Amino acid sequence: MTERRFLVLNGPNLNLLGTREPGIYGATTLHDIVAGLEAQAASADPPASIVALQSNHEGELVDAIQTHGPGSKAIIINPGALSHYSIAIRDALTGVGTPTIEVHISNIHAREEFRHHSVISAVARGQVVGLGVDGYRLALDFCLQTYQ
Ligand code: CA2
Repeated sequence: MTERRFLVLNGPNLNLLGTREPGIYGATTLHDIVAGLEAQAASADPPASIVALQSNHEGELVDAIQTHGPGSKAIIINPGALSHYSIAIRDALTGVGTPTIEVHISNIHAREEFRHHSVISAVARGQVVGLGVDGYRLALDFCLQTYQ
């Protein structure tokens, strides 16, 4: 039986979660977010697994999409600031064709104008925006229900 795998990607500076700017991004570390997603996936029916990667480098995220995207049922990605301008990440996502959920911890529409537009949104299946780090759990819940 093929394993049910989901790829969870986080872009630049999200390694700082839980250490700075808790008023915007919360107090939970990325390590704890990923641990929670792994437990959520393992207890699903049927069980699933997570491949998680954070990178501050656009090319590493493109490589991860190309390497792990085709074998994953879906991709959950918070591209960080790259959301607003990375055509390379957008092209990688369309290139592999794996359904993608875009997550933003903060409400990008209520912040600076330059955060209002995401070049990823148009190629994503959907977005979870502004619900804090719960957005990752909600995105995975959708994926576990939708991509058997
Ligand atoms: O709200 C989000 O999830 C963002 O993707 C976060 C990005 C930002 O550039 C996007 O516009 C919206 C920034 C991530 C920075 O993460 C930090 C976490 C803790 C402390 C400092 C930065």
